[in-house]
Amino acid sequence: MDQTEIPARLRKREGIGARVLRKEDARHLAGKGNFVGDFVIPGMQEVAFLRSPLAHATITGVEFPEELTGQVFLREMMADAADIGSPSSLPTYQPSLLPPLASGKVRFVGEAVAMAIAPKRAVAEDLLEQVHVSYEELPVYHDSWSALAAEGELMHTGWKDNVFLTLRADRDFDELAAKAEVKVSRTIELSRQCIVPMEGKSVLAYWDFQADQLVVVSATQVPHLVRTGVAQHLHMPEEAVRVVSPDVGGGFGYKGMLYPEDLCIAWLAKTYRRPFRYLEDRREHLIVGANTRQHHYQVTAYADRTGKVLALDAVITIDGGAYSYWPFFIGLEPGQALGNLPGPYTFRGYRCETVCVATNKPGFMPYRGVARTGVCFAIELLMDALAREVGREPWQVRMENLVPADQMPYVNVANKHFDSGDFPKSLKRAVEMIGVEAVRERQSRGEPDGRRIGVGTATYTEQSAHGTSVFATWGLPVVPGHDQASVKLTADGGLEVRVGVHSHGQGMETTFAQIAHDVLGIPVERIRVVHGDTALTPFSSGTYASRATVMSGGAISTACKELLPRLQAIAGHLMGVEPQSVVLLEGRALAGGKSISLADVGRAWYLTPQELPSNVHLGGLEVSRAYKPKVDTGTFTYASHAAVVAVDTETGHVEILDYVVVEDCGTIVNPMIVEGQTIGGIAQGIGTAMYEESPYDDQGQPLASTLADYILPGATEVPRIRIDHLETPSPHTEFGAKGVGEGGAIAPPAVIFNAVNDALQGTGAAELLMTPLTPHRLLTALGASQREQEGTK
Ligand code: MCN
Repeated sequence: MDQTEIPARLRKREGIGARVLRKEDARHLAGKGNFVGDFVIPGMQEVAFLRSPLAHATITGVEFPEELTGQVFLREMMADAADIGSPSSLPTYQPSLLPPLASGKVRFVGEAVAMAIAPKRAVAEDLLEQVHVSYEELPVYHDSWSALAAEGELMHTGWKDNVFLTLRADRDFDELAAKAEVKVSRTIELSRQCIVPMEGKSVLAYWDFQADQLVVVSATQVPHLVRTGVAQHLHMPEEAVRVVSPDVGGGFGYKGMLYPEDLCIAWLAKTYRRPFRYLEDRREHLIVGANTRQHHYQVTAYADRTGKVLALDAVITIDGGAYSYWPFFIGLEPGQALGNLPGPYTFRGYRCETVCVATNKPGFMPYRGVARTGVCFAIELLMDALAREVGREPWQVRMENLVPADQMPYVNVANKHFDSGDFPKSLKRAVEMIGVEAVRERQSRGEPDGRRIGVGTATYTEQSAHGTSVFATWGLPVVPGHDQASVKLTADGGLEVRVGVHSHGQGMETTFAQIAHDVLGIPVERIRVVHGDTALTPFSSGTYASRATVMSGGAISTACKELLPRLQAIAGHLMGVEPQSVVLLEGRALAGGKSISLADVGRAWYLTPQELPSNVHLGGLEVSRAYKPKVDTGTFTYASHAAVVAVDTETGHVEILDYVVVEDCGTIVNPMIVEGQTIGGIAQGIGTAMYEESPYDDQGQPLASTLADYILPGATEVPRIRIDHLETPSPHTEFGAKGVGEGGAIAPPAVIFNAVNDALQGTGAAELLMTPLTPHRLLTALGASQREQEGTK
């Protein structure tokens, strides 16, 4: 028997596919995590930022008492730090320059203008009370439309208009649209919102005199990129910078960039060789982090009389806020929107213009689902509208437009390379699970409590783990290549796995151990996954784009496969058998009725080499491997979600009665973790759909700056979610896995709105087409119908 022939039932206990409990929960459930806020370093100074009260203004002067010199800092005192650029080689792109502290002018309420240091944050805040900034107000571009119509000073020097980037696609549109018998248009919109991880932005920096290194402890998803970014922007050699990303309380994309605050704290520590820390508070987050999801769609479907779509036309306008960030510039959002709007469908005519506008709000961030939540909302609401137009069940129209399984792999109209799967099967199963027919019957009977029920579905693809060729077309300064992992057998038979990605809730300390276990049979409890420290881990561009399982998981698996014959060789020698006959199982090496532990193998190599032949040359028991999938256009996870809602037309309250998911992320490493990822994403999607909104007035003033105004879903707003898995391995990845970390957050707005619009059929209510679905918006939609009826009397 060789290693690959170990019965699946034995490997399944802890290997790929097993529901292993998350190792990391032991510390988190006991409150023993180690976050930036938990660090205690003698002499550490806390930092507070003075933030702009105006959305667009010239800074005409800054004054503070002389005795605060050395405690209060302005941009001009940081001459040796560079502004954060956001380059891209895309021809229509206008880059911004984001200074670590505002200089010359401010571009959104909350932009940092000065910082103060003190032993306590409250004292630092008090010092800032004595800093007086004079401003001269400039015209405020509080939304895309005012920014596009700008007549006064533009957002950035040297720009020709207030547009970051315009992207266009046109593929056989005119020809196919001309054949359509039905045309359905809608204006669909998502409001601006925050990302709201439990832990805000946090960074601490100090000088390690022994290593002669700047150490930046940052709550980041991308420690290696922060290292590169800090070194570049502070003009330091990269080896003089170490970035540690300890426990991180959620990132969701918010912690995937280099921030001005990172640079400020790193600059203080580099300059003064003392420890400094900044912890974003909730109000700062709600103001400075109000930066995502705001898309406006003008979409038209061209279809035949059965609802088969022939072509799609779209103008997408994205309110990009004031700045583009490093390294993932703002173009990711319009790029992903343009590329993913056609969804999982087969139509071949596509025309789309995506305009990303600069406005006086915080700069856009790629939030879990990056643009795909928006495009799913747009195309899936349009699909339902089309179905109503042709008088058919929405899921049936959707079904006939989905890419059929027998056409996989399939390259769609936007050049997305769907790798594998059965989209219609997922929808059919979701329709069965939610019981569409039973809902229709129930609707015809009416609800005893007078509420109206409705059912909605949506199907989407989640492009994940896309790599070099995709990012390179965006002309970014950082393009992901291979990911690396190193694995090392310890002298007592344990395994250390080192990866450059970061786990901040995804459970990789468990799933990566399962991947290594699958190859080497070492018990998961003896496998330690090390991440989040540039001094201890190999380079990776980090955790984003649901890539870690495919990329780092692939690297771990290939590294373990290289370590395997080395372990077999030593074990074979120690047992006096042929190495090829040795299998590893549950921490032991077995062959022909003999067995030794991997501790015996480790000990022989490290501590008692005299037991081994002197000419043994294996390359050691530590292996580093770089990996990327055969094809780097990404893996395409997909899912169908369906929900039943009850709508109270008196109060405008919506209750989600049932919610089901049928998802396919290829080979599943840990179904329990995939379900947790999905449910967590859905909770966030419910927030986007029904509660979360960062409104601004026409002076660019944020109107939701506390959790009393910014409403998040709690446990009572998230229903019990039923999940079924399909498992179509990706042909391109090491063990067939596709990414799944974002999927849950993509479909809920579409599903919930489709269900509510379904519930309101027959009331004459205007269709609901804008997030969030507040009672006020719902009652207004119903009121519109009443007014219409009254008007026609
Ligand atoms: N997994 C699995 N089988 C698969 C795919 C994934 O068991 N076929 C497991 C993985 O091993 C991992 C988790 O699911 O434990 C997510 O894996 P993956 O899809 O590879 O995503 P990443 O690890 O790259 O995580 C990034 C992704 C993104 S882009 C956002 S945003 C996001 C998310 O993950 N942010 C999160 N999930 C989050 N979960 C938490 N708790 N906090 C965040 O900030």
